[in-house]
Amino acid sequence: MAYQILVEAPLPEWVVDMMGGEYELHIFAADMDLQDIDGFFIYGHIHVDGAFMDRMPKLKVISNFGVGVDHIDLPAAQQRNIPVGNTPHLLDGATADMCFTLMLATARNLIIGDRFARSAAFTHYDPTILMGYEVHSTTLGIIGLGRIGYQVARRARAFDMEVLYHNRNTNPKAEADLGAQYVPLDELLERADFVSLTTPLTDETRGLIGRRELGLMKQTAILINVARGGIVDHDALLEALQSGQIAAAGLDVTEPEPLPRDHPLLQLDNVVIAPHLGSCTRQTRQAMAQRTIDNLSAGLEGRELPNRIA
Ligand code: 8YV
Repeated sequence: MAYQILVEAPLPEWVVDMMGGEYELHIFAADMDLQDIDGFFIYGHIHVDGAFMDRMPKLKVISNFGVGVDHIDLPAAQQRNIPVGNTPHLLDGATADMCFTLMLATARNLIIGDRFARSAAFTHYDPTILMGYEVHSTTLGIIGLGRIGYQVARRARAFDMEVLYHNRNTNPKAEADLGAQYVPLDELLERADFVSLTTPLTDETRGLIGRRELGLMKQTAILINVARGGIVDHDALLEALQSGQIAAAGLDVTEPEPLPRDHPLLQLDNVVIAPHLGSCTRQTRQAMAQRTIDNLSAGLEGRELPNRIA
């Protein structure tokens, strides 16, 4: 009998094709019977706790399409001997590219410039409209210098940027290869022209960037978040952007996601916002889908997962 796989939402046809017709897919509904589920393919960020796992007594593996697993209770999975797979490494370059996309778009007024260039208001060329901030030759502060942060730092070198970082542990490789300098968090916030977040969301990092931290940043500084919305206190961010405490924000992620349609952050011109596109390129999505399927099939067959996070 084919393995019974739970998916939280319909998968795109190309992902289903990659599975090779080996699995019977069940799309999650709150009241469905999950007794016969063998594997869970997590496609978005559905919250999975121990009680959810207990509804699936035959569950052999949880395979997450993505690297961040803050939506999965890992200790609960460990207690139940359910391996959890994710997709590290594959998306580092794409996510770092998105970090730079947001840096450039916010600093150089790309989105309001685009809107203006299409509008009836653009009647003559004016050399001093929408003057932006330099990106090259400025200081970048990376909070969370892991795999993605390293790729951000590499790109920053090509932009002649000074790279500061703050992390739980120092990153000697980034220091040696890229000249990144470890500094305390407050010093990073005070010195950086761009503060970029590439840290996982954990109990330690939830709300890490709040009123006090935004208050330490320069009034010309720009905050970029390609990590998780929960790292930033959105009320404090709104205040900082409205009062001019910081210059702008580039957000690929928010909490909640999406923000309510009437959220005031969506009204601000000094915010560039994307619908969580960090790793969303054709090549990276393809690689992520393959790794998620490989983790799934390994777990189902009792083999070691190619990428096991718990
Ligand atoms: C994905 C991500 O878009 O990997 C992650 O942690 O947030 C993104 O790469 C997401 O996981 C897919 O739902």
